[in-house]
Amino acid sequence: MALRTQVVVIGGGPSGLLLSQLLHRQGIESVVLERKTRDYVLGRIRAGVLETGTVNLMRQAGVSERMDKECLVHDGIVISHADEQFSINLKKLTGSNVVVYGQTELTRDLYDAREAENGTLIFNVENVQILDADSDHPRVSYEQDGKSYRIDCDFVAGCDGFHGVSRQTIPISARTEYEKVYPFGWLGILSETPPVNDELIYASSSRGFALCSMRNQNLSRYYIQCSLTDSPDDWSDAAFWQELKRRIPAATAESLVTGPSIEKSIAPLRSFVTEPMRWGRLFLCGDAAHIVPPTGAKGLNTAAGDIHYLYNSFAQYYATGDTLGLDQYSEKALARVWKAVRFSWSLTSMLHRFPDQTEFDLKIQAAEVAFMKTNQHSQSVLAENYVGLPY
Ligand code: RFL
Ligand code: PHB
Repeated sequence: MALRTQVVVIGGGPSGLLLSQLLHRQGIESVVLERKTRDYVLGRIRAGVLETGTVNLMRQAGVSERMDKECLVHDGIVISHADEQFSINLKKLTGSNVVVYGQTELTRDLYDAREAENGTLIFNVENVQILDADSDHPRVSYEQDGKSYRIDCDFVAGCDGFHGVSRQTIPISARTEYEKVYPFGWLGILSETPPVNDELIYASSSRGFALCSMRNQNLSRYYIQCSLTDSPDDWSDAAFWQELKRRIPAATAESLVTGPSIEKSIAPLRSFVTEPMRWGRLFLCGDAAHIVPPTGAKGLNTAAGDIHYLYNSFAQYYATGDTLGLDQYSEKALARVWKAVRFSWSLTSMLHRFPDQTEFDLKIQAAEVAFMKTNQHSQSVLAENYVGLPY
């Protein structure tokens, strides 16, 4: 059976849904193809911090009502090193801030909006193939419940994450990949306990990195740097809490409220970029094109940056026939992506323990944090990147 639409969006994660919703508001038709179910996508606990640019895109997409009501505005973050800590006042240094609103909630709002507006979302698709993307008549084929389908379209948006098919569709000779794999992961837990602090704490310690984050006043998210060979089952809740307490300042550890974990998972850390982000009529967005380590909270926000550029380019094309935005998409998106890659690499390097670190390396790391503690310029660099660079 053959369908026709203007844009086929591969992947129903935050990138794909946001693009589809923004296009809908401009009267541009799309079909979203998702490999899993809605509940599966909503079960993945991931990002928690949104830049103002991401918040504004949600507003433009007409899906900000619950977010505006429930999000927590954060005007600063805390950096700690061993027992010392200092705040970075994002608001004072940049005039801007970030908000805490979980990726799960943002994705749920987007699903609800697409469904309320009768958007075409197709779940449980298998064997998605992008055909003739380098011609004027691209097509996407897929299977569902053993039946084969085909969609003819003007463009394909590859929003299918790091393990998707979109990037792999671009011939290897037409792309260049840049990658750095870090020798550790993050073990994260979610617990129905009040957050230990009203600002996020990024903690460096001799035992490794830890992060105290949150979702709301009674839902905390904590991470500790762990070995790549660890599995979540190796870590009882008690062992997790004990290790976390050893990595954050003693006074904070004392006031930490612990409880049973309701989710526990490990994410390996990597930086990855593929260039270019366009091949013919196929455009890559979000994790399909780039990955950053979670230090600095740039993954979802960088994906939203891509969607900003691509959505505006499609809007320009469908309103006027002008392809300039589409032609410049890859270059513009990559310029912002690389700055986020640099920032998250730099914050990761400053705060984690690396297995091959020498005593000299440790002294340099400590000096970098000490410099930041008293130097406003250094704090401003962090703050400007953290709240999000302009589009
Ligand atoms: P996603 O979320 O991976 O969604 C891709 C979707 O595509 C589907 N898919 C396919 N569909 C059809 N056909 C195929 N062949 C397909 N292959 C895959 C998948 O099922 C999926 O539903 O990518 P997207 O939309 O680009 O969104 C990216 C974000 O999810 C990601 O960047 C962030 O979660 C990263 N991240 C963070 N980002 C932030 O901005 N702030 C944070 O605080 C933050 N914290 C995090 C994070 C990521 C983490 N992990 C687990 C990697 C914390 C963690 C622990
Ligand atoms: C989170 O709350 O999941 C989170 C917050 C900040 C980060 C990474 C993850 O840098």
